[in-house]
Amino acid sequence: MNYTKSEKLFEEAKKYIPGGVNSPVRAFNAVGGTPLFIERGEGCRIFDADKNEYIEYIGSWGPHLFGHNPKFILDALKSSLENGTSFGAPTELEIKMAKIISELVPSIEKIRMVNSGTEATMSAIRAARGFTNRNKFIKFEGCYHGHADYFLIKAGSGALTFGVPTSPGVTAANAADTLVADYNDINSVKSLIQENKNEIAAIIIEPIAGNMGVIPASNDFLSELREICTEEGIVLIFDEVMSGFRVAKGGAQEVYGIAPDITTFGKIIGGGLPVGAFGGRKDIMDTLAPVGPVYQAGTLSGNPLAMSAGLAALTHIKENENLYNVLEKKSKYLEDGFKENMKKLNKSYAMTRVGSMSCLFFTEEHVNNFASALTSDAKLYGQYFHKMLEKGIYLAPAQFESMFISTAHTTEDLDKTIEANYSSLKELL
Ligand code: HOZ
Repeated sequence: MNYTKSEKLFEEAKKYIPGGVNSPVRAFNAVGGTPLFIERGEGCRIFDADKNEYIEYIGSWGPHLFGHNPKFILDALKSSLENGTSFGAPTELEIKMAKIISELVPSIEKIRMVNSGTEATMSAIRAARGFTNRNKFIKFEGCYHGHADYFLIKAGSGALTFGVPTSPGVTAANAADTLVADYNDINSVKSLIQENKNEIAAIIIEPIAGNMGVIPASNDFLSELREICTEEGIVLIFDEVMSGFRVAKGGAQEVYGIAPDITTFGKIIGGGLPVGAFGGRKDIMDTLAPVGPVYQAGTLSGNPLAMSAGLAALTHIKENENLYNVLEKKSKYLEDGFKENMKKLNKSYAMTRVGSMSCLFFTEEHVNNFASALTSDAKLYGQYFHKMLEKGIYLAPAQFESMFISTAHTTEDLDKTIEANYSSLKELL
């Protein structure tokens, strides 16, 4: 393939933007080569500046559950645009958005809109701290909750990919109240609680981790977490920025049948526009200003364009009962294809999947936490990424991310991907 224009654009971008990108994983550092500059998307395909076409499995890192540019989202955006782009004052759209989210996710009694997943998790922790009058919180090694200082401690996603899970720039004081437990290991949580009795405000977790590759929490682990939080007066926060409306209409909490106290959202709820939200128990949410003393605000929060696109996405989800069965079928088809390929090649790399989120790890170990995720051969993933790219398949340019399937992927697209997977692995092994 010819990447001349992307290469030129990248050189130009590096002059003005750190690393040439506005989010590190996009720079392809983890896989080598030049990032592709994307011109447009259509269904499950993207087209780069050199007019190369790819079947893609990033979906803007999660939002595009229906592929790029579904008509119902474009129509909603167009008609909203006619009315104005931002008012910094309440609109009826925000009520509709809050209502539909609480209808689809029953644990949400009240919700507040923000502009990104990072803002959502940041605000959720502040609310939990204000509510409990405690300072510390527990996160899990390899989970990623955006880039607020106190979350960048043993974090996943780009932080992990770039070897800075604990980032410089995060002061010791900032990190002091962050306690880190092992994913899927309830004893590590119990010890931290024991050592910090009555000091822990919240436990925040991705119930389906999507930022150290895809790793689902075990049912028992999450149930015990729920019990412990209730007993100890700790606010349980599910970070469903990725899994919300992705793995089921009610997110991971519907899949597991476990209700957190607070949930954070992002990605799909914006229909491709920048949005985040956090919500849950009324008594906790009502600690927020102007009802309570916990301050949280934003000029563009509840932005009408973002609300219109998000509302269109969520309405589509609500009205299409069969949507998640379709996604499950497509995703299983791809998983079965990849597994069959590995069988033929005498390999048993770990492949994890929950609904339309999946990950192929280049390790034969069972992957269920951060340490086992790290046994994956990330260098081999980089080579695999390029083999797939040459064949017109665009995957996440880093091992520790998720593969996202949309309703726009057809059986033909999936078959092409399975074939590319077979020949790429064969060439590499
Ligand atoms: N590491 C982010 C997803 N988990 C990437 C976000 C982006 O580059 O847009």
